[in-house]
Formats: sequence, structure tokens, C-alpha cells
Amino acid sequence: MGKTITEKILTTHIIEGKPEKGKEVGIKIDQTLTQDATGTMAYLQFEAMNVPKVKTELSVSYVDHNTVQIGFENADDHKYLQSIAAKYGIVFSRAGNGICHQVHLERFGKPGKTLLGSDSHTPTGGGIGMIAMGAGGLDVAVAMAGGPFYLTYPKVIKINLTGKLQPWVAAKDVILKVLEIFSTKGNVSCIFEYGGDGVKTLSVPDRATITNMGAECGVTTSVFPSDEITKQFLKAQGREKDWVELKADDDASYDRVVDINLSDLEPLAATPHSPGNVKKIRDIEGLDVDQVCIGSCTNSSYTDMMTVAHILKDKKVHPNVSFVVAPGSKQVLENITGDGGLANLFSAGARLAESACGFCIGNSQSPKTGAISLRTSNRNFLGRSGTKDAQVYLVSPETAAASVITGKITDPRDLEKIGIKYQKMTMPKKFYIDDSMFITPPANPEKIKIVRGPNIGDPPKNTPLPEDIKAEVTIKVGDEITTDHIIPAGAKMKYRSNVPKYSEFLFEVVDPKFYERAKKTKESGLHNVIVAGVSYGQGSSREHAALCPMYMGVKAVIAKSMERIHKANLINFGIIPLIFSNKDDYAMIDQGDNLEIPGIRKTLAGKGNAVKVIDTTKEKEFQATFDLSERDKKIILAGGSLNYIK
Ligand code: MIC
Ligand code: SF4
Repeated sequence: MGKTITEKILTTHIIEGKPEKGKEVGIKIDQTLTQDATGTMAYLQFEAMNVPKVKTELSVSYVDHNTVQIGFENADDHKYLQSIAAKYGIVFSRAGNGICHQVHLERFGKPGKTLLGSDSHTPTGGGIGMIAMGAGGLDVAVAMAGGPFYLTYPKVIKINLTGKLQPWVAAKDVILKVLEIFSTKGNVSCIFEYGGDGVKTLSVPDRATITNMGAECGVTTSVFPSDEITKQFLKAQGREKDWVELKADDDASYDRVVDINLSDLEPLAATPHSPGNVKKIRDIEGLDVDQVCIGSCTNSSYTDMMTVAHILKDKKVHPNVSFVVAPGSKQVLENITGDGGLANLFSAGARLAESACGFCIGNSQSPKTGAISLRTSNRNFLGRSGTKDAQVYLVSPETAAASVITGKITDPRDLEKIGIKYQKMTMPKKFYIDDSMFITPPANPEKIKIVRGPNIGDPPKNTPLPEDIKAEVTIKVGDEITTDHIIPAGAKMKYRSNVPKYSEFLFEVVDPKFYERAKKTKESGLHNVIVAGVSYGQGSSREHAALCPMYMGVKAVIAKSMERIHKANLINFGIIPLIFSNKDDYAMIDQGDNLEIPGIRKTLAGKGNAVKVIDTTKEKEFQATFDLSERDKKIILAGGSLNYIK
């Protein structure tokens, strides 16, 4: 039988296990990427592994998240990262060079290769035909040290694209449609593989927008074929030699096939506060808009920027709108400057932000109280913009630009009524390329000294899993709790290298008293347990959403269901991820209840996959299960990956 693209790439990279759906395999990672907010911890962990040089084909360390630099902390982290890169054979992409996913696509992505990144939007590389996955920093550190990356051999869902997008409808609307179909939950251990005739109508940046935001569905990754369009993109980047053709065999079989006719799509938006709350622009048009932000790793390519620049040519920003543009990379910025796009944006009244994550992660450009903010980014979780009561809508660059002019949520198809003609923007045949913001590692790194500022602390250590868990339910949360709820990013991200300080902000958006309670419980000698609803740990790959709870003495999370990267992070930090056998038991537990899980160590060391949990406050018992490989169990018993590796 023929093979899917996913199977072709994965089977040639397996180094442990067999390609059986639902079973764990270990694969070889060809390339890694890190960003500064997760990278510092990843490299601290890498250092602890005592490996003299990275063993991958390519590892790149990007600085793109914490570039605001108020106080010394961010700059200290950047210097540390730069020195680590030089020491261990890693390419360093300086602050200002752009957002990791955009830059990686431009300069390094190669069809057919595997890429592991300490950022959940690493699947952007699927747009160029890579199996590109997000993971916690520790898993990326292991991959850099030459170890396998373990994943559940996935189900492959074909998204069969037919037709062609109508004018004013964009790649963003395609992925919003996919989100409408699949939602943000229930897609763990699946890969979206795009195919069908419609694929050839989409450019590489279009495809990358789609694979980028596939992360919001919770899939392992998304992948497109590598075809003539991919070749053209690589040629424009001066990298034609990196091209290989990649397509699924005609008789490849899929676990499910979903058809999307591109010709039927219309402009869509994800409405507050989830990327899965998809509505038609027609159904929400007319709402007054306070802010429009264009950029982020989802929509910051040359074509995105030129599309916006074309729409805004000779137009002015509506007086009630604050309008921010952040081109995705230095390359995008230089090319739109050369081609006149930047001048259009400036004269319309755009505020130019650095080529970095910026507004997307809420560390700048927070909107006013109660604002309606239209953004081309990928996440609109509560509070992520830095303003708790802001209403963030995720839209295409076309919809965003139309709304900049009118000051209201506007269907871009209506632009024709005010005389703006549709023009499909295409890439230049050859981009202007300047790689001077990459620092390649020296041939003789012996003399390099690692620079550690006072903000950089050692990763905290954990103790092995106790015989029994005796705990308090320190927090009970509802469904779809994201890692942004668990540990906020934004201005607080500067404490990423200082776990004791960062832990003070755990669950800040949902329950600011969590930290004090957890501290008290820990000091009393009890463990902490988190109880949650469905799809716990959606969103980012930030391992601090497990590391900080570990630091606060959390030993178990009991949820109705859990997302992939977060579950892996919990395991890596020695926290046992448990699932209610009967989801109704969730209702019986209250915050503050005392729970006991007797003999947890013995159970985990044995053959079973279930534990008895006693709610001693309610004098009731229930069962929870765990889906863990033998390796996962050993890691948890050891108190986390670092202890296990040692
Ligand atoms: C995000 O978009 O949430 C982030 C910030 O890029 C995170 C990584 C982080 O928390 O540092 C992600 O997507 O993994
Ligand atoms: Fe940066 Fe936003 Fe992309 Fe995360 S989603 S990598 S914060 S641009």
C-alpha cells in the first residue's frame, strides 16, 4: 500500500519502536529551533547533559519573544543565549532578525526533514514540507544532544483542498475553517496532511499560515506536499538546492478525509476568547474596533504585508483605531521597504513595531480597557493581550486592513464598494537577502565563556515520586484551560529564567490566590494537586506551565482530558498526568478537598494503568487512569527527566 507524506518522513526517521498508530516511537530530529523565552531553560538543561556540541544537522537559537528589554533580565538572557550558541555549535539569530518561525521558513526549512522547536508554532515548517513539531525545552535539549524525540505514532487526517480562494479570502480563512470543523480539542496524536488540487493555488507563506495555526487544533503537526510552488519559494530564497519533491502516493490511506472547497470559503474570525470560536465576518461586521495589529508568526510574510500595504495605499487609519504592524522578519521588512509597501503603511498611519512577537504575546501594545482588538495572530485567550477585559478577534490581513480604514469590523469584499480593487500579491522572484543578523558558531569554541547574568538561575530540582500522594486540591479549573491561564506570558515572561519568582504568577488570570495557597500546602507537608476539565494545557509549549507547578509541590494533575505538549512537559517534570475514568467524578471534587493516592509509586512501577483516588474530605473514592509508556513511568518515578537522564 502507498504511503502518506507523514509516513514517508516519519518512517525514515524512526530509531526506536514500530510505526503502529497509537504506539510510542522515537524519531531522529534533523533540525531544532529555540526562542529566547523557552530557550534559556532549554540550554540550562542542555548544559546539564554535558554534551560538547549539538548533534543535529542544524540548531538555531532565535531571540524574538522578550525583546522589550525593560530592566536587565531580557538582555542578560540574550547574552547567555549568544554565548551558549557559540560554545555548542548553534546558529544564533539576533534580536531584530525576526520571529523564529518566519525566519526559519525563509532561511533554513527543508522539505522531508524533521524539526523540533521549543515553541508550539514550530509546525509552521509544515508549509515547506517538514515534519515540524513543538515540544518543551527539555525535549529539544535532548534532541540537540542527539537523543530521539518520542511521540505517539499519529493518525493521519487528510484535508483535501479543491477549488481556489475567491478574491479577498485568505489562507487565514482556510485555517479558521479547519478550526471550525475540528475545534481546539480532541485532536491529540493526529497529523493534518494537506492534499488535493487546491494545494497548488496556495503559496508557501499561505501554507505556512495554515500549518502554523493547526497548532490551535492540538494536532501533533500539519504538513503540505513539497512541489513546484515550494521549489519557487526556495529559489526566491537562493536555496533551490534544498528542494526535494514530496507527495503522498496515490493509493496512500488516511484515517479520515475531510474535503474543503476553497471556492466556498468566505472571510472568518475567531471570536473571544478561543481560536475555536469561529464566526463569519458577515455575522459580526459593524462592531467598533479600537485596535488592529498585523503580524505574528501566522501572518507576517512579505505577501501579507504587501497585501495590507496595497489596501491602505492612499488611505488613512480611522481616528478611533490604533494600528500596529510588525513585519515577521528583517528580510520581510527590507523587501517591503524596497518595494514601496512600507511607505504606504507609514503614510496611512501605521505604527511600526519590531520584527518580533511583540503584541502577540502581550508584552507590548496592550489595548485599552474593554477594547475590541483585531489581530492577525493565532491566539485570543483571555488576558493574553495584556488587557484582561480586551475582546480579541483573530482575522486575516485583508479583514484587518479593511477594518483599519472603516474603524469597524469589515468584510474585505466590501472594499470594492469604496474603490479598492483586489490584487493578489505575489512573492518576488528573488528576495533581497542579508544574513548578517545570524551569528554562526566559531570553529574553535574552547575559549568561549558562558555569560550568566544574575537573572539566570539553575533549573530547580525535583525529588523522586513519593510512595503515596497526600494532597490538597489547590485549584479546580474548568474546561480548555490554556498554558496562558496556567502561567502568563507578557510582561511576566522576563522571569522565565527565575523559576521561584515566575511561580508567583501561576494561575494569575483565573485565581491570583493560587500561589499563596500552594505555598501554604507545601509548607504544611502536603502535596498539591490540580483538578481540571477537558483539554487541559492547550496552547503554548512553555514548560514553565509544568516546571513552576513542580516547584510549588504539585505531584498530579487530574483532568477530563489533556493536550499533548503539556502532558509531555508534566511527565518531564515528574508530575503524573491522570485522567478521570468516569468524567462525572469531576463534579464531586471541590477545591480545598484532601485527596490521597495510596501506593502511587508501586502502581506506576507495576503493570496497571489505573489508580484509586480517595477524596478524604468527601469520604468518596474514584478511579483515574494514566496513559504512559514504560519510559514515561520511569521518568515520573525518578522525579522528572533530568533526574532520569542522570
Ligand atoms: C505563544 O505563542 O504562546 C508562545 C509564547 O510563543 C509559546 C512559547 C512560550 O511560552 O515561550 C508557544 O507557543 O509555545
Ligand atoms: Fe511569537 Fe506569537 Fe508566534 Fe508565539 S504565536 S511564536 S508569541 S508570534
